[in-house]
Amino acid sequence: MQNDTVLAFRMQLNKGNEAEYKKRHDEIWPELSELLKNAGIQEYYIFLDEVTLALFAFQKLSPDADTSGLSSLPIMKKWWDHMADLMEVNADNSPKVVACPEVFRLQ
Ligand code: RM4
Repeated sequence: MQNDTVLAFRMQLNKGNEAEYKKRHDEIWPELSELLKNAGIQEYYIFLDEVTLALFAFQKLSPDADTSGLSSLPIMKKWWDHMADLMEVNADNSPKVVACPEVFRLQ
Protein backbone atom coordinates (compact mmCIF):
# COMPACT_ATOMS: atom_id res chain seq x y z
CA MET A 1 0.00 0.00 0.00
CA GLN A 2 1.23 3.53 -0.81
CA ASN A 3 1.35 5.91 2.16
CA ASP A 4 1.69 9.61 2.52
CA THR A 5 5.29 10.15 3.46
CA VAL A 6 4.80 12.06 6.70
CA LEU A 7 2.65 11.62 9.78
CA ALA A 8 2.17 13.80 12.87
CA PHE A 9 0.32 13.28 16.10
CA ARG A 10 0.18 14.67 19.60
CA MET A 11 0.56 12.94 22.96
CA GLN A 12 0.52 14.43 26.45
CA LEU A 13 3.19 14.35 29.12
CA ASN A 14 2.27 14.59 32.80
CA LYS A 15 3.83 17.43 34.77
CA GLY A 16 7.21 16.86 36.35
CA ASN A 17 8.26 14.12 33.95
CA GLU A 18 10.07 16.21 31.34
CA ALA A 19 13.60 15.03 32.16
CA GLU A 20 12.62 11.40 32.71
CA TYR A 21 10.70 11.25 29.42
CA LYS A 22 13.77 12.46 27.55
CA LYS A 23 16.07 10.13 29.48
CA ARG A 24 13.98 7.05 28.66
CA HIS A 25 13.96 7.98 24.98
CA ASP A 26 17.71 8.62 25.00
CA GLU A 27 17.93 5.02 26.22
CA ILE A 28 15.29 3.58 23.85
CA TRP A 29 15.64 -0.20 23.53
CA PRO A 30 17.60 -0.98 20.34
CA GLU A 31 15.18 -3.83 19.49
CA LEU A 32 12.27 -1.37 19.59
CA SER A 33 14.07 1.14 17.33
CA GLU A 34 14.79 -1.72 14.94
CA LEU A 35 11.16 -2.76 14.90
CA LEU A 36 9.93 0.78 14.20
CA LYS A 37 12.42 1.13 11.37
CA ASN A 38 11.48 -2.24 9.92
CA ALA A 39 7.83 -1.14 9.87
CA GLY A 40 8.88 1.71 7.56
CA ILE A 41 9.40 4.60 9.97
CA GLN A 42 12.52 6.16 8.48
CA GLU A 43 12.68 9.15 10.82
CA TYR A 44 10.80 9.74 14.07
CA TYR A 45 10.94 12.93 16.09
CA ILE A 46 9.14 13.84 19.30
CA PHE A 47 9.17 17.51 20.34
CA LEU A 48 8.08 18.77 23.74
CA ASP A 49 5.99 21.93 24.10
CA GLU A 50 7.38 23.06 27.45
CA VAL A 51 4.36 25.29 28.12
CA THR A 52 1.52 22.78 27.64
CA LEU A 53 3.63 19.57 27.91
CA ALA A 54 2.17 18.42 24.61
CA LEU A 55 4.44 15.91 22.86
CA PHE A 56 4.42 16.55 19.16
CA ALA A 57 5.45 13.46 17.18
CA PHE A 58 6.52 13.59 13.56
CA GLN A 59 7.35 10.58 11.41
CA LYS A 60 8.81 10.27 7.95
CA LEU A 61 7.58 7.03 6.43
CA SER A 62 8.77 4.92 3.56
CA PRO A 63 6.17 4.65 0.75
CA ASP A 64 5.48 1.01 1.65
CA ALA A 65 5.42 1.51 5.44
CA ASP A 66 2.99 -0.59 7.45
CA THR A 67 2.81 0.40 11.10
CA SER A 68 -0.61 -1.16 11.69
CA GLY A 69 0.76 -4.28 13.40
CA LEU A 70 3.07 -2.48 15.85
CA SER A 71 0.49 -2.00 18.60
CA SER A 72 -0.05 -5.74 19.01
CA LEU A 73 3.65 -6.61 19.39
CA PRO A 74 4.77 -7.59 22.91
CA ILE A 75 7.77 -5.26 22.88
CA MET A 76 5.58 -2.29 21.90
CA LYS A 77 3.19 -3.12 24.76
CA LYS A 78 6.15 -3.49 27.12
CA TRP A 79 7.43 -0.05 26.07
CA TRP A 80 4.00 1.49 26.64
CA ASP A 81 3.89 -0.10 30.13
CA HIS A 82 7.35 1.37 30.73
CA MET A 83 6.18 4.88 29.69
CA ALA A 84 2.73 4.79 31.29
CA ASP A 85 3.73 6.50 34.54
CA LEU A 86 4.93 9.58 32.63
CA MET A 87 2.14 10.42 30.20
CA GLU A 88 -1.58 10.31 29.47
CA VAL A 89 -2.51 6.76 28.51
CA ASN A 90 -5.52 4.63 27.61
CA ALA A 91 -6.71 1.67 29.69
CA ASP A 92 -4.22 -0.63 27.90
CA ASN A 93 -1.35 1.82 28.63
CA SER A 94 -1.03 2.90 24.98
CA PRO A 95 -0.53 6.67 24.82
CA LYS A 96 -3.54 8.89 24.17
CA VAL A 97 -2.96 10.12 20.64
CA VAL A 98 -4.52 13.05 18.80
CA ALA A 99 -3.98 13.08 15.03
CA CYS A 100 -2.45 16.27 13.63
CA PRO A 101 -3.42 16.70 9.97
CA GLU A 102 -0.98 18.44 7.66
CA VAL A 103 -1.84 22.04 6.83
CA PHE A 104 1.38 23.23 5.18
CA ARG A 105 4.39 21.79 3.45
CA LEU A 106 7.47 23.50 1.99
CA GLN A 107 9.55 21.18 -0.17
C1 RM4 B 1 6.55 7.37 22.96
C2 RM4 B 1 5.28 6.57 22.84
C3 RM4 B 1 5.10 6.18 21.42
C4 RM4 B 1 6.36 5.49 20.91
C5 RM4 B 1 7.59 6.31 21.20
C6 RM4 B 1 8.87 5.61 20.77
O1 RM4 B 1 6.73 7.82 24.23
O2 RM4 B 1 5.32 5.41 23.65
O3 RM4 B 1 3.99 5.34 21.28
O4 RM4 B 1 6.24 5.29 19.52
O5 RM4 B 1 7.65 6.59 22.54
